[in-house]
Amino acid sequence: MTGKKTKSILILNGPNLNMLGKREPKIYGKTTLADIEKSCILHGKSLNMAVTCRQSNVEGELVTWIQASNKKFDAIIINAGAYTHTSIALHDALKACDLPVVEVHISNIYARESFRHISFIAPVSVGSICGFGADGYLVALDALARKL
Ligand code: CA2
Repeated sequence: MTGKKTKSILILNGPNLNMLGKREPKIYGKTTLADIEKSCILHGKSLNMAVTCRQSNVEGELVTWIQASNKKFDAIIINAGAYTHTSIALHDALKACDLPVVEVHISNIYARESFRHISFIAPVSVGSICGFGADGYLVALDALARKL
């Protein structure tokens, strides 16, 4: 049999991203997190990728999922929400997990308040995508399909 092995991708979303599409549509759009997850799973299929999506408002839960990711997944896509700008714990967990990481933000964090210009995730990522709305997650999948 020919063909490449299906890659497994973990998509993690951090605090408040469960509120997407329910408030602040001017900044974050009208698409809900459930819509984003569905389109990522569908797009993943077209790229021969099995996509698993998880969201948590709890920093330690995200750390636990990252710690457990190594044997089960080939790469991580993460929108760490506000933890992007604060979390050394997520930085350390991603650095130690030994998987390629792609950072995603829906908004352009560099065109917003200065406290959003610092990312603890970027230095442990192969690349970052921000400012393209919910499409950023699909762009991250495309980038990983080329890289893996
Ligand atoms: O642009 C992004 O994706 C962010 O990661 C979103 C975070 C923000 O703290 C980061 O600086 C940039 C916030 C997510 C909050 O999402 C909400 C959506 C609707 C209503 C309230 C919050």
